[in-house]
Amino acid sequence: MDPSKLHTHPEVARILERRRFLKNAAAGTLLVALGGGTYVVAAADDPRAKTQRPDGRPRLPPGQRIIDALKPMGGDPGDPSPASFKLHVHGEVENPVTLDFAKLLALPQTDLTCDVHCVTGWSMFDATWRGVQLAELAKLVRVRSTARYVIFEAANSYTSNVRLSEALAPGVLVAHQHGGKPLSRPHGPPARALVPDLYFWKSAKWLTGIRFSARDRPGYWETRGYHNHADPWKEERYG
Ligand SMILES: Nc1nc2c(c(=O)[nH]1)N[C@H]1C(S)=C(S)[C@@H](COP(=O)(O)O)O[C@H]1N2
Ligand SMILES: [Mo]
Repeated sequence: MDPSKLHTHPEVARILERRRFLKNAAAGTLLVALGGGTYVVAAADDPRAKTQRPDGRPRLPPGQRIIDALKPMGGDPGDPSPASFKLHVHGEVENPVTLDFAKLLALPQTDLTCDVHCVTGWSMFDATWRGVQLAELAKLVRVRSTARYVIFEAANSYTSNVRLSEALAPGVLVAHQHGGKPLSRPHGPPARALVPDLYFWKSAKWLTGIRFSARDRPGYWETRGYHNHADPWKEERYG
């Protein structure tokens, strides 16, 4: 056989393929197919998985693996158009407001980088977002002292519930950009909730309302067997 054609021989091609696979694995990455897409998954010994957050928790919560991009997780989409966007901020507040997209953009904007953790087992590190802090909206509507929970309301009646104390954390946003660009179709445009330190189902896409509530109102997944609180470090996956 002509040696220059050797790499096309099926047996040799298999060996070369295997060698490339091992090289990638040794470099710390692995390609896997997950529901239609191919994602770079960090190896179990990825050094980033071994670091700690400033609050002392391990950067990678238990039972999670790192992937390199948000995986679109579906859901019943809403209207992605900024022109028809309306966000109702209401409930236990002195001054309920309805914000259109221009009004949302006129509020102080926050850029942040955070890790995102999906209950199905993937985590994306260093996701970048731009949006308005929930604390900023709480200030605007003057939340009453009776409020204890925030209920995120989204298209087609999807909701999620978050304790008020956790929803006021500086990382909680109404986000309209991810990765320096407007949210793309699968990720809930024109604006979604972002609650970085709870499993990602709390981060309602196609957001239509924020309700400050005196009582807890378990949402879409919380009434379908998932945990009411959803702390990834306590593996609060199922209720
Ligand atoms: N409106 C709405 N928001 C939603 C959902 C949904 O079905 N509808 N799914 C949730 C779940 S289960 C996850 S894991 C994340 C996924 O977000 P992503 O598709 O941007 O990765 O969105 C959450 N927000
Ligand atoms: Mo999810």
